[in-house]
Amino acid sequence: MTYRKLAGAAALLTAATLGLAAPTAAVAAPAQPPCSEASTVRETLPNGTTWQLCWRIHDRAGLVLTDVSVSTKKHPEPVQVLQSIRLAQLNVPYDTGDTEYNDLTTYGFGGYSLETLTGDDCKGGSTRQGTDGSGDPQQRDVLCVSAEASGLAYRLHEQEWDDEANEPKDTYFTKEGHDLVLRSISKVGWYEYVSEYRLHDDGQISARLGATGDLSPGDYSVADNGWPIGKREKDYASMHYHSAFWRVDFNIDGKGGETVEQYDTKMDGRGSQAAKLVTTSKTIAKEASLNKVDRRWWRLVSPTSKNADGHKRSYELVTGADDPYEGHPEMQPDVTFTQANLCDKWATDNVSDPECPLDNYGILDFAKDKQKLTDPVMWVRVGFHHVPRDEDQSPMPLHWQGFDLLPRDFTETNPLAPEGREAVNGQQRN
Ligand SMILES: [Cu+2]
Repeated sequence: MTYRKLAGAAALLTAATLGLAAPTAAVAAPAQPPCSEASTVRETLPNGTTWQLCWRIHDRAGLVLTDVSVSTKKHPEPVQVLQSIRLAQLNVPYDTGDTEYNDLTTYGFGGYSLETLTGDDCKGGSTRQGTDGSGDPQQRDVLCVSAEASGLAYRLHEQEWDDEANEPKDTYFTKEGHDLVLRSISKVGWYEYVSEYRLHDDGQISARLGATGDLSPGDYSVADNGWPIGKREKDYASMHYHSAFWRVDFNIDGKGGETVEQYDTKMDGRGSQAAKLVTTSKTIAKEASLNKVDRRWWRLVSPTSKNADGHKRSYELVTGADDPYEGHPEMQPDVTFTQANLCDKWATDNVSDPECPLDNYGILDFAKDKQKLTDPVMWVRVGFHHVPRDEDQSPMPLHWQGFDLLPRDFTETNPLAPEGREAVNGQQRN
C-alpha cells in the first residue's frame, strides 16, 4: 500500500502548543485513504516527521494500529512500516498457583472493558471517538493522541578552525525530540491497562503495556509468594505475572515479504589491544520460536525496498526488561516468527474460532510445521513479575512492559539531520 505525498498538508504541531493545545486534525487526505478520516491519525511532529496510520478498537485485542507509514522533512514521501500491530495475549497467573487469567481471550480489552477517557487521561493531547469493537455503535472518547517531548534527540559539538578570524569556531547541533503517542485504557477486573504506541520522530516505534488500577483484593497469600502490604506482617498480596504478547506484521514500503535475520556477536580471541568480537548473521527461513542470548538481535528486512545508499530497509526488534515465565511452554520463546495465517490470532488460548483447527492453541502450534517464511508475522513476548509494594495502594502507580522497533537503514542518514550535517554519509575524510 502506498500513499500520495502529503505535501505538507498535515497539521504542524509546534513545540509551543504541545503542552497546551490538542493536536489539530490534518486537512488533506490521500486520494485513497486505507481507512475513513475518523479512523486516520496523521500528525506532523515539530521536527517535521509525519506519522500516518489507521486505528480501531477490536473487541478482544483493544487498540489496533494498521497501515502505519512515516515520512520526514528530508523524505516527504510516506513509506509504510507496519501492516498492523496489536496485543495478542495478556496472561496473568498468580504465584500461588490458584488463579490465572488470559485477559484478552477471556475478557478482551475492547467492548465493556474499554474505558471512556476522562480527567487527566489525555492531558495535553486530543481524544478521538470510536466504538468499542463489540458491535455497539455508540461512539465514545476511547483513543488519546498526543505529541510528547521525548528529551534530547541528538547533540553534536563541532569544532573547526576559522581561518579568517584565526581562532576556533564552535557549532552546536542540539535538538529536542518528540513522540506521537496513541493510547487507550481497558479495565479488566481490578486492573486498568494502558495500551500505548509511541511513534518517535526518528522512526522508532515503541509498544508498551502499562498496568494501574488496584491490586486484586481476592489474591492474598503468605510470605512464600506474597508481600505484606498491610500494617506489620499482615495482608500478603500475591505476587503474579503479567506476560504480554504483541503481534507485529511488517509491510516495509508496502512491498511485504520481509526476510527475518538473526545476528550474534561472539568473542573471537584478541586483537592488538583488546578482545576481538565477531558478528555473524543467519536468515531465519522457516517458522521458529527463538530466545535471547547476550548481543543477539533480530531484524525484518525488505527484500526489495532500499534507502538512497542502496541498503535494504529494515526494522530491528529491540527487547528490554523481561521476566520469563516457566509455567507454560508457550511463554518460553522471546520471539516467534510464523507465516501469516488467518487462524493464528492469539499467541495463546487461540481456540475460539470454530472454523479453525482445534490443535492450534498458540504460537508453538503455529510454528510447529516449520513453514517457509514468505510473509512473516512476529510475536513478541514480554513478561513482568509483579511483586506488590506498599506503594501499589492506591491507585497503583503505572508499571510498564514493552519493546522497541528501531529503523535500521530505513533512511541513508539520520532523518532529523540538521543543516550542516546533511552531507555526512560514510567515513568522514578530512
Ligand atoms: Cu500486577
